[in-house]
Amino acid sequence: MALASSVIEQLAGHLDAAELEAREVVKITDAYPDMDWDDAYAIQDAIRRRKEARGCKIAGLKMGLTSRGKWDQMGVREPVYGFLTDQAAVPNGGAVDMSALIHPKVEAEVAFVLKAPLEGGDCSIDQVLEATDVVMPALEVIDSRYLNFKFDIKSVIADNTSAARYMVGGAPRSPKGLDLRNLGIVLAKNGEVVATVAASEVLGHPAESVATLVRMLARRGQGLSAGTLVLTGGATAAVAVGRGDTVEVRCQDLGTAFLRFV
Ligand code: OOG
Ligand code: MG
Repeated sequence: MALASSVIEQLAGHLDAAELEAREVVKITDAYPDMDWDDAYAIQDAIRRRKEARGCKIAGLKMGLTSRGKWDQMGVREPVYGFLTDQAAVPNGGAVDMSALIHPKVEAEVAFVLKAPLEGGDCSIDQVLEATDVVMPALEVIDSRYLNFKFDIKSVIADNTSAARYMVGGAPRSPKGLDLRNLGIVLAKNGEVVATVAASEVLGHPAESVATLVRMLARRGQGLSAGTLVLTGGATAAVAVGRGDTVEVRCQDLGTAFLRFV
């Protein structure tokens, strides 16, 4: 850790306020270029504690920057993780209030729900599939608190990996008997197809994203408990949205789900 705990708390308060007030701020590494990965996750943890103190419940975890589409779009090529809260959840077909957001973009993702705990620095795809209850389509609304949606890896980790809203829906089912690697995913905006990919875009297999999360958590002495929801990361580049837009994810074998922006 390079930062004092008072600075960690101050930066968490700064980013938390930017989110609450829907206002952009300069990325924090501009003022603290020497902060390290541990500092970045410590700031994210401090934001998590602030939200919990306001009554938010942790509803799951998210992986980010797990596909070529995202890497090319953001210029950051390393998977990161963040947390999801109950208050950020939107039901399938639900409305997202644009006035609470800065410059939102939407990602098509595959979500996992676990039926058994997962931990350990050698977690594999097979272990993830064995521990998975259901998989389903998801849309994540990301909304970086940073100016012009530009950041580096440490700044984005501290900013809870741009998490803003999310929706899981479609027709959840067990991964048993599904060819998850080759699963087709279509992202559509206002009825027009924006991107079509296979789920293998996500680290070669979306379960590898969950396995990577488990291995990253193991380095911090943590794991995933049964029942945890995990978003595996945008399978394509994210699409910018504005008031009046509708975004839909269509997932082979797993149904469709959409969000409206008002
Ligand atoms: C960081 C969060 C990325 C994903 O699914 O890749 C993310 C960002 O691009 O703002 O959630
Ligand atoms: Mg995402």
